Amino acid sequence: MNLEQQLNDITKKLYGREIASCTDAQLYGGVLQLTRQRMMQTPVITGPKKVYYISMEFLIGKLLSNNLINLGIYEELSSVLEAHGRHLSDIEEVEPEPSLGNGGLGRLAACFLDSIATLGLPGDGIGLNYHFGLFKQVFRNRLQKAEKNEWIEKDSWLYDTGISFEVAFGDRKVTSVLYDMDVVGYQNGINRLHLFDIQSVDESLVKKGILFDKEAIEKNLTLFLYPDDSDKAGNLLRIYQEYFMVSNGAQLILKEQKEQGNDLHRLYEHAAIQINDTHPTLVIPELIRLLTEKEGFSMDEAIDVVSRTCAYTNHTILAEALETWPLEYIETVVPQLVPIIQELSDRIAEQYSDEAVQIIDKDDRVHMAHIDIHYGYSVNGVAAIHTDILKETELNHFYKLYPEKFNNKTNGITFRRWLLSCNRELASFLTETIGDGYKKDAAQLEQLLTRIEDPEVLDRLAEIKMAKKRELAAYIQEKEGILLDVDSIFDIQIKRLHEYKRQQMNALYIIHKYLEIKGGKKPVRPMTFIFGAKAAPAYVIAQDIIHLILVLSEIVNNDPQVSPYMKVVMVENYNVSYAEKLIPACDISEQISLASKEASGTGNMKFMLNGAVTLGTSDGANVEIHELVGDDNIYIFGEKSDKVIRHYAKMDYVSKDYYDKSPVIREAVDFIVSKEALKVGHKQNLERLYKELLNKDWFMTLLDLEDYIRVKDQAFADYEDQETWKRKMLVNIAKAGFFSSDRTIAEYNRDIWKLR
Ligand code: 26Q
Repeated sequence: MNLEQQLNDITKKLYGREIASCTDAQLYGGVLQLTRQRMMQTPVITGPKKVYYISMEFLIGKLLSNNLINLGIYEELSSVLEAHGRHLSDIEEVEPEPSLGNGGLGRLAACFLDSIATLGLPGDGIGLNYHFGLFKQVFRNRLQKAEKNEWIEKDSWLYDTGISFEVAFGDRKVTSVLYDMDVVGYQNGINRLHLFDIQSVDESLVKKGILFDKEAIEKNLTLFLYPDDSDKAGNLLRIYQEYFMVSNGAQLILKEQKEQGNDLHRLYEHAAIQINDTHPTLVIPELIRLLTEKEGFSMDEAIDVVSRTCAYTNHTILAEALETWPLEYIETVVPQLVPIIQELSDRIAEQYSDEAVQIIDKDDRVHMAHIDIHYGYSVNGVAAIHTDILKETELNHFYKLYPEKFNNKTNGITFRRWLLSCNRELASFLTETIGDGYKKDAAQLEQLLTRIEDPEVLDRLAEIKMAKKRELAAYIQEKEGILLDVDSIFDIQIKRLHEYKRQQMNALYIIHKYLEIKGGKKPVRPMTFIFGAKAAPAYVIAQDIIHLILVLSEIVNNDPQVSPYMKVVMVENYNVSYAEKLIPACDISEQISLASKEASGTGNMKFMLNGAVTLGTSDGANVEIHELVGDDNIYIFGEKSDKVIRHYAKMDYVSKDYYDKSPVIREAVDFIVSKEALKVGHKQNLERLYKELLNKDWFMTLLDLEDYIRVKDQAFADYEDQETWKRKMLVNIAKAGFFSSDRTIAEYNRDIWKLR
C-alpha cells in the first residue's frame, strides 16, 4: 500500500484525524504503527546456526529513524509528511529514549544487533526490560541528582510474545514475561531483541528519585539498570538480575533449539552464545544445570557441549570492575548453581595449581571471568592494544594455558545511526561525491581521498560542519539556556564520568585557559568546551568532577572579561539522542583516558566518521585511528601504556611531585579551592576533589597535564589554517570505514560464530 494512504488510514482509525491535523504525538503514534506493520511483513532471518548475544545492557536509543532508514522508507515518509506541512524531525522528538545501558558496552551491543541483521546473519539479543532504565540526570545546585527515566508507553516497539518461564531463586520463585523488539537490518530481514521482565513487577515501589525497597525482588527486579559503570560493584540485587536474565535466556535457547528439531548434544553446531562481559556468566552453569537435570546429560557431556557453545568478550582491565562475588551471595540467590560452580572449580583446581586461575579463590570468592575463560571457547578483547594487554598482563596466566582461545575484535559502530541518521547532510554529500556504495561497504569511504585537493569538496565538508554546529547551538540554547558562538571551535568530551577517562584533566585545561585570559592572553579564536556525562550515584569523586565542571561553567560564562573567548557547557542528561546531535557538530574529539585503561572507546569512532579530529592518548582504538589517519590527522599526547603499567607495578607515581615541579599545574589545581571557585561551588566537593588530585590521583591526571596543554594548544592553533584543517576532516572521514560494526561482526562471524 502507498505510504501516505496507509498513514492516513492509521491516524483516522486511531485518532479520527488526517495527517495534517494530528498533533506531533499522534503522528508519532501513527508512524510507529505504520513502521511496525512494515516490519511485520519483513521476513525473519533464518539459517542452520544462530548467535545469541546475551547482555545486561542494550543501549538502543530511539528507534524510529533507524527503523525507517533500514526499511528504506525514510525519504518517502519524510516527503509525505512535508507535503502535509509536517516534519519528521519534530516527530522524532516525541519518541522516548529507552536508556537500557550505561555506556560503551551497552551501545556496542545495540550497534552489533544492527550489523548482525544487516549482514543477514541469524542472531538475537537477550537482555532485561528495565522499566526505568538508567537514571535520568538532572542538575540542582550544580550537583547531579538521579531521577527515574520512564520510557515504556502503551504503544511502543515492544510487544508481548506470550512466552514466559519460571525462575527459581533460593528464597522465592518468579514468573517471567518475554517482550520482543524487532531488529531490522539495513535492506535486510528481521532478528529479535528479547527483553525479559518479571510478571509481578511493581513500578509504584519507586518513591523518591531512584529509591526503592531493595529486598522486594519479585517487585523490583526489572525496575532499574545498575548505574555502576566499572566501579563500586553491586550487591545481591545485581546477582538476582543476572541470574534472572540468564535462566530465562538459557530456557529460551533450549526451547527454540528443540522446536527447530536440533539435537542438543550438538548444540554448538546450531547456536553460539556471546557473553557480553562477565555479567551474563551464570549462563554457563545454568545451561549445564538444565542439560543435566532436565535433558539427561552426564556432567562431562554437558560441560563439553556448553564449553563449545559459549564465547566471552572482555571490555575492561580495571581491576575494580572485574566481577568476583562471594560464594555466599550466590548461595543465597541461586543455591542450585553452587554445586555446579563448585564442580567447575574443582575440575580446574585438580588440573592447575596456580592460584591465579582458580574459579573459587581462597577467600571463597567466585571469579566470573575465570568461569568464562575456562568454560568458553573464545576470549576476545575489543581493540588491538586492549587484547595485547590482556594477553601480556591482565590475563597472561590464562593466555599461557589457552593461547588458541584469545583473539581481538576491534569494536565498531553502525554507520546507519552514526552517519546516515545523525548526519543526513554529510551522508547525502558523500553519496553525491563517491556514490552510495559506502552504505553497504564502508571501506569505500576511502574513495574520498582522491578528492583531497578538490576545494569544492573541502568547502562542502566545512559548510556541513557549520550547519551542524548551528543546529546544535540552537538546541543547546533551548535546553541549557547557554548561547554558543558557532565560529568558536567546538571541543567535546562525552562519555560516562570516570576518573580514568579524565574529564578532570580537561577541566584543568579550562582553568588554565581561563587564567591566561584573565592575565591578558587572549586566544585568537573563541573556544567552546562541551561535556556530557552521567556519574554512578555511588561514585563520589565522579560527582565532584561534575560539580567542578558546572562551577567552571558558571564562572566562565558569566565573566564578561572571559566569556567572549570561551564557554563551558555541561549538557544535562547526556544520552544517545544527545550524542546524535553533539557528534556531527564537533571539531575536536576528546579521547584522553590514561593509556592502558580505555579498552577501546567507540565515541572516538563516531566523531571521526563525522569529521572531527581526535585529541587523544595512545589508548584503546585511538591507537588504530592513529595508524589509519597518520600523524598529521590526529593529536596524540601523554605517556604510553607500557610506561603507565610500569608506574602501577612500581607504585612510583606521586602526583604531588608533578604539582610541586610545575607552576602551571599548581595554578590550575589550586584554582579548584580558590576563593572564586568556593564562592560558586560547595566547599566539601571541591576540597575533596582537590585532595584526591594531590594525594592520590590514581589515574595520573597530573602525569599528562602539561603535555595535554601543549598538544591541545597546538590543535587550536592549527585550526586557524582552515585549508589544512579541512583536509584533516576529510582524511578522518575517509579512513573511518574500518570502524563500521559490519566489519567487526563479519570478523566475529568468521572467527568465532561461524554461522555460515
Ligand atoms: C559490574 C559489576 C556490578 C555492577 C555493574 C558492573 C558494570 C556495569 C557496566 C561493569 C562495567 C560496565 C560497563 C562497561 C563498559 O561500558 N565498558 C566499555 O565497553 C566499550 C565497548 O567495548 C569500550 O569501548 C569501552 O572502552 C569500555 O569502557
